Amino acid sequence: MKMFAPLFLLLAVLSAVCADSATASKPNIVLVLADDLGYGDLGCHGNRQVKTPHLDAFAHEAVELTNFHVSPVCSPTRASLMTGRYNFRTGVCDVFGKATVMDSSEVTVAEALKQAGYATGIFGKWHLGDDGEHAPNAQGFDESLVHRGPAMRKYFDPDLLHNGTPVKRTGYCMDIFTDAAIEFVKKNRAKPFFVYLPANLIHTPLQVASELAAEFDALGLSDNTQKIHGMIRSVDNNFGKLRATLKELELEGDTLLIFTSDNGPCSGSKPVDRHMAGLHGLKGTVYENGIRVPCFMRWPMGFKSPAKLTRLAAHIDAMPTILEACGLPAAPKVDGRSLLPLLRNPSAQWPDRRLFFQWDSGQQPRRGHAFTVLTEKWKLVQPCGMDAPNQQHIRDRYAELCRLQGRGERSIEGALRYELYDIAADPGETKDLAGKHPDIVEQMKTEYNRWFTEVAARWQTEPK
Ligand SMILES: [Ca+2]
Repeated sequence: MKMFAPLFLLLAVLSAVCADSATASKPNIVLVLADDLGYGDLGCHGNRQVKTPHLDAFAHEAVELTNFHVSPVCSPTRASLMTGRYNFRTGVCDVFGKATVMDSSEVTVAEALKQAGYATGIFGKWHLGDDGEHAPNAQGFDESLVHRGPAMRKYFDPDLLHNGTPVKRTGYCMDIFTDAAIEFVKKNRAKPFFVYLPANLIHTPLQVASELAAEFDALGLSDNTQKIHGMIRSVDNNFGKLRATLKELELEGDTLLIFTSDNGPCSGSKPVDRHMAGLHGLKGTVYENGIRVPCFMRWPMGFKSPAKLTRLAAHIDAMPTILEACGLPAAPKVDGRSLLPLLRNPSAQWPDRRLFFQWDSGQQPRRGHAFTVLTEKWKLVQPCGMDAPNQQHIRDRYAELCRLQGRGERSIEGALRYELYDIAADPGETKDLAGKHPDIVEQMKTEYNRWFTEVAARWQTEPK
């Protein structure tokens, strides 16, 4: 038996070397981000009206993150996805104008990957500054095909920017962006690549090929919802096409493929006859349907799937997760955590955390307005802002939300107090427990104030 010892030793060494090289491997990263796609917009989340076979199949093969949160609107989520940081730190606090322009000094995940030898491409909606040092090509992307600003007017034959140069492309936006991503994958198949495909669907305007919307003719839906379903169909078809390419090129095994959305469903789909999966709120609110979104991750060579990951996670975790998967050092000053230990073992030790989300529509954030503090068990909500009754647009938005969600005519004054939910037991946010647990409310308010002071430090003139 002794004579085999050196062989065993050699095998042990070889296996250690293989493990090391696996750790140091550079998986491809493909991050697909839908726009305004709600948690309930997928067949796998109980929606019986939509047709999402490709996403449903992926959900069933991937690790599903069932407790994944983002900001209530587009640019803030995108800033956090790209940097691992709370959006206020990056200069981004809204969806229009200067408030969407991310500091050029921010280190994006694309910059980190490019520096590590990755080919990097973005195809779709950047929404973090269109020009100069803020444009995607200056923020780590070798290749970019994007539209300007918050939204396109024309989804067919759109005007786009290709590496900063205005171009006109023929066809439907979702097909154009996906085809460009596929072309990029094919061109860079021999080296590690990062594809960021932030679709502009299913954001308004509701423009989609009539044959896609016609698939839902028999359901008796409103015209808008029917179009939304057609747009979801396009997202699903194109996701399927992209995934098929990865399979055909035998790249899927060593690709970390992520699908998620930037915020919940938009109230533009009036009347809202959409499946909400039992969640309350809409895009623009910090209720769950505004900020809890679908999220699936799969990397066959990196972690086992299918599985459910139920721990609290968020957009700020994407960059730390990606960097760890690529064997790269964590970026400094991030707010998120790598989810890789949980992806490898969903029951791994994972200390509870506090997450914060806020959006109150304006060119600078205001303390105490429209925010939430979230833990695994408790959720503190301040839905509007303490001076909301003086602002007509906030009154209107809140009234609309109550009406759309069938919660009656709650007065705006009723929203001035803080709400507290046992979110683990009551994900639909039906029972406000603030009156029962004033100590928890106070503690979470204190934590929020500490957070706001830190992340919004650049807006020092903010009213107290
Ligand atoms: Ca959005």
